Amino acid sequence: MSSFPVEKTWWKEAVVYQIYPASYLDSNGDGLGDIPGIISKVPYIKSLGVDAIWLSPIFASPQKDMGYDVADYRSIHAPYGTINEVQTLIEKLHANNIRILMDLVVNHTSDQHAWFKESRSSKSSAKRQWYIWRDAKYDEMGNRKEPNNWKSIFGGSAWVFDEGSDQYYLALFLPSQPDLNWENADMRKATHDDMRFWLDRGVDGFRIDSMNLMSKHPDLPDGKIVNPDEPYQSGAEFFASGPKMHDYIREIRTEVLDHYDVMTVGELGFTKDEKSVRQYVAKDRHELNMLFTGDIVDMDFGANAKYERDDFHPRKIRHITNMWQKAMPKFNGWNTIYLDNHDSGRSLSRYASDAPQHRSNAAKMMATYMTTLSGTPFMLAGQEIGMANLGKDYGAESYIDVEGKNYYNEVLKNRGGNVEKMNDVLREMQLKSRDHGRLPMQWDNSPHAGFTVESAQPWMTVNKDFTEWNVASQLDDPNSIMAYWKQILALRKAYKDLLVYGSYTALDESETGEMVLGYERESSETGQKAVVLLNFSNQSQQVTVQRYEGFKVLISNQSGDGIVKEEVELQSYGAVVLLSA
Ligand code: TEU
Repeated sequence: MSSFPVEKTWWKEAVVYQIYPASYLDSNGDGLGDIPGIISKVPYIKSLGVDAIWLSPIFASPQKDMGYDVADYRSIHAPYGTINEVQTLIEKLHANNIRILMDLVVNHTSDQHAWFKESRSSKSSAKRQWYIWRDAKYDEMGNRKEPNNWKSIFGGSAWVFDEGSDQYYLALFLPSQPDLNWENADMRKATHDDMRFWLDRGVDGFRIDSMNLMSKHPDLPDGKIVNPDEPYQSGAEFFASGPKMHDYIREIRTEVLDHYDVMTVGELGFTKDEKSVRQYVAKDRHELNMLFTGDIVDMDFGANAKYERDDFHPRKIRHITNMWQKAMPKFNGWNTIYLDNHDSGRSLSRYASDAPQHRSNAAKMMATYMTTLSGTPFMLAGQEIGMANLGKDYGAESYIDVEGKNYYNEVLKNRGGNVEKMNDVLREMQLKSRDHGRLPMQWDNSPHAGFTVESAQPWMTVNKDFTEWNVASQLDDPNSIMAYWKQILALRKAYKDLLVYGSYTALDESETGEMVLGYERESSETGQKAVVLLNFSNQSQQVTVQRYEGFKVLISNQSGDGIVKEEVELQSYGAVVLLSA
């Protein structure tokens, strides 16, 4: 139990709804979602009972990485709309008591950013030091080589040679996403100004992209050779959570954020141990409000590569959930609760089931997880209707995102270009491709799911299951996934001393069985308890609940609710929340 009294803040009580702008709603028939589309859906967003949206990048960008390659942080990607429309969106959200978080992408920019163009123009450019430039190395034969052996997160070398200025620049993602040099104080100041630009326009905080990659080891040492057969190796040990990381965040806090009432959530990659995590979010560190540690969306990633196989098992979610629920209160930190984002497959299809007979119950079970833990829930648009991955009948050609495509093509090349040998990789893409998290929103059963007009070509495949799984079909159905979300989000608010601020105690696996995740929450104000039981399997499970005799069912996705006796029978993907008197 926490030794701190939990301080109450709006961002702890908020539920955040992530919107991927390309995929929400197209208002002008070009096949791409846009800002006016989101504006028209503010009443819908409000009706769900969420308190904030996180908008993935909407800024001017060549869209090599769907806007995570920013060319100008102060203007809007024209097909999405105008800055005035963004202002209208902010105002309309605020008028409905909904806050807005923007994506702050400042580990790198696009190579089309004016800063980079100037930086690459010559070695003596005033902005040369705003990016990370190094001289080439040469082997004994005199062949030019990269400054170190780091592998890019999206494949190939992390270094790009610039013929014009005869040096390499570092790009941890795509070659067109050069990493900024945070050592440079002028660059940092310019970035702080960009942040203020949006905060002064009413933005309520930031999700900070690739947050902990901003500080690299100053010597940029070679990564350990783990795969001797490969030319490039992971350099994560030297580019993640480097020595100046905390200085940069604190500077952002004191220079910028502390002058506004805002929240921050940092994306923390490659750093997952409690001690390091603590340093970013312990209250006394004065750094970030919360983090995405990533482990919850990586549970089925392979040991060496995302698209290698390592099947989900409920023990993984038990381990990760217990770890962070127990850890955060120790240092007065705060959790994020999430299962989905735009960087992977839908959790419903990966960790539960989208099979027709299970889909509705499984989505409600996952909704129960998302709303009964200590932390700020972040749901991905579409979760409220149980959107799922593209089915197995979509082949490799349906996947368009660079991350998956690069990996697929690299493996294909190593296997002599034989597509027949690619079924294992395709299987993993069907589970984890970033495309699934970015599928167009399914509004109704009209052509293209109502995402865009019939005559348009949607930028991304619309999942053909939309005829059955869409917003319109669930709006008036009291048994729908959406109705369940609305109900449980309202309960989270009504019981916030318990469900938001209450303490967390794990139920032991010996008590629940290995397929069931169980935990208790307890209000420090009233002593009231909630017990949550989540069945992550397609078999029914019995859980003995003698010690909770007399508790009543607060919410459940199965029939036969009532007063609890000795045992709870969880149906496949069943979820039951019990409440003490
Ligand atoms: O993601 C950072 C990141 O590390 C991801 O590449 C992640 O490892 C991968 O997607 C897992 O499948 C952020 C953004 O969320 C992502 O969309 C961007 O592509 C990336 O940064 C570069 O900005």
